[in-house]
Amino acid sequence: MSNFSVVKGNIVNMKVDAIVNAANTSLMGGDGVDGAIHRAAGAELLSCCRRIGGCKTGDAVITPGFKLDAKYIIHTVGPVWNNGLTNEEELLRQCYKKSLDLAVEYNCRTVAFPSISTGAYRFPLAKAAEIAINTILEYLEQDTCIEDVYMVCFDYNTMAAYNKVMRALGREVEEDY
Ligand code: AR6
Repeated sequence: MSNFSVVKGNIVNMKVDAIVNAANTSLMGGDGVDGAIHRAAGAELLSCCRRIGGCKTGDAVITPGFKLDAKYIIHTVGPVWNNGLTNEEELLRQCYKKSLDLAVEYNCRTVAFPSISTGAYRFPLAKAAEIAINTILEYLEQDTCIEDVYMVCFDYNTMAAYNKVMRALGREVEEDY
């Protein structure tokens, strides 16, 4: 049995086996959660990402966590919202699935996600929250090493959108926003 919860916070402070980064195809860092993770993990992360060489949209790669408490960082590249014209919904689903596949491959028991694509990439928040939660919950129906998955919301709007989906599914929310 595995648990899923929506929490408020900064993903770099999560004490989990793996945190997920909302990266870009270059893997060379950026703003938002990507910038925060690179700053907290230290310069070795950039060298490691440079060696990997890049990642396709909808795919994921894994690196050590370096200075983070997390043992691993799973870097996934969400789709840039394009009015739903370029398969963005399926690509977002793939981000969550591929990230969880890597977490299982590396024997992670605890994993934390940020809200992929809903910042700089402008994916509509309500739709992204529905895709994220449904994809994660569906994945967790399988019996894997994963015990706890956290969706870490950085701001009130994001937390409220994810809580709304949780309530619609009849699931309890941790913090009431
Ligand atoms: N912890 C958790 N969530 C965070 C944090 C944090 N420390 N910081 C921001 N967020 P974004 P995207 C939230 O823009 O839309 C980068 O430049 C943020 O509030 O980080 O996938 C990359 O290099 C929002 O809810 O990612 C790419 O070029 C969510 O994380 C591009 O942005 C995602 O916002 C990726 O854009």
